[in-house]
Amino acid sequence: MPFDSGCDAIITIMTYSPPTGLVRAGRDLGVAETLYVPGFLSPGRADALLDDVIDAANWQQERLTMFGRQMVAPRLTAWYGEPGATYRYSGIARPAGAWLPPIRELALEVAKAVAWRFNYVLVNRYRDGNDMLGWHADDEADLGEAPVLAAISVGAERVFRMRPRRGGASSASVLGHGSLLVMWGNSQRDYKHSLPRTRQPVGERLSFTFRRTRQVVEDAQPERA
Ligand SMILES: O=C(O)CCC(=O)C(=O)O
Repeated sequence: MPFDSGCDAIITIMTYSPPTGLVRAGRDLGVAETLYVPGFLSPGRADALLDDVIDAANWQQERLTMFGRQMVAPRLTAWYGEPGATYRYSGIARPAGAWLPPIRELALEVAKAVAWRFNYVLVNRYRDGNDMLGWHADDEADLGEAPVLAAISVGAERVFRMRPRRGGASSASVLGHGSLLVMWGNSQRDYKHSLPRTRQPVGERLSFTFRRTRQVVEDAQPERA
């Protein structure tokens, strides 16, 4: 079934700003062009999403090359999206798997709330406090300039850090169960972010980072009769 967020008109506008109602429901993370909305999903909905996606997703533990060294990623990942949508990072192209029903439903809801159209989601699974994501920016060419990213968190609360690329102190914010984080504008150009390890005894956490990738493989379109 085609994905239709009803937001076609909005993606033709080059600059993004979140809808006023969403802004009123949240706050920034101390960084321009970020918006954190706690309790975007009800606790029951967030619980169900955590359980359903842990069971159903095609989890991978990737081997990445970082600074010339091979390493096993300290987290599990899965990726879904529109037919033919592909996203490349750390030198590997990841063609989207077909949406899982609960993730597609979430994608539609997030697109409507954020007023942006997404075609791809990267799902990170942090099994415990040892799993983490290092400093990076979502600034790959596939995402275009000034990408709009919307991330849903479910499960254990974890600290999310942002630090200016030009140098200076990092900020720390707790991302709660069922929360939404939107980043847009120059937030990827000017900042890096990370999800550090913690020594606290924490349970599982998933993040769903919705994106719009420009890379769509033409021959993946359905054939016409
Ligand atoms: O797990 C998180 O909240 C961070 C996810 C993230 O930074 C990413 O997917 O690029």
